[in-house]
Amino acid sequence: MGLGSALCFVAFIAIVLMEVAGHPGFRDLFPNGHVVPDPCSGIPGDTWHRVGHLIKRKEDDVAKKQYNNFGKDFLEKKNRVGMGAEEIWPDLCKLDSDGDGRTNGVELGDPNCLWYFGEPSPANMTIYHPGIPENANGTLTEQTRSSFCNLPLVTNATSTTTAATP
Ligand SMILES: [Ca+2]
Repeated sequence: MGLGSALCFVAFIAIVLMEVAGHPGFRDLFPNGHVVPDPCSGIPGDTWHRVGHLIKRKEDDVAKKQYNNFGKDFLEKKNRVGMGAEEIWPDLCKLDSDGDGRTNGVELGDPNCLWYFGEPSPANMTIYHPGIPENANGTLTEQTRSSFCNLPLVTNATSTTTAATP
């Protein structure tokens, strides 16, 4: 293997690892990004790995890039010309991306938008999902559940999901 091929191979592996991990770096750009609960399962400690995506795990995502409104807001800020990583959160914090009455700051444990990129996440806060509109107590309405929790998954040919309406 020549040097060029070796470098290509290394780059390929790096990209694959990044994709499998589901942008772990992105989750460091807002507080408590690694401990966002899965309100669909409701199981304590069960986290939503890909906070900005409609599907929580990469391996379950058929369309690969289905973003929730938090993910869309995040990307809009990230893609803004000249904006560094540390500048994303102060703007994103003030928005209520999923429209459930809590700002992203409240949802992610930084209600006053004081957290800064690189600092430890605020601890001992109740964390909600910034892309899924929960009730005040963190539960979901049936309508929210059907919109956010039962999306088509890649399964072993036992498709019980309904076809999309035309
Ligand atoms: Ca929410």
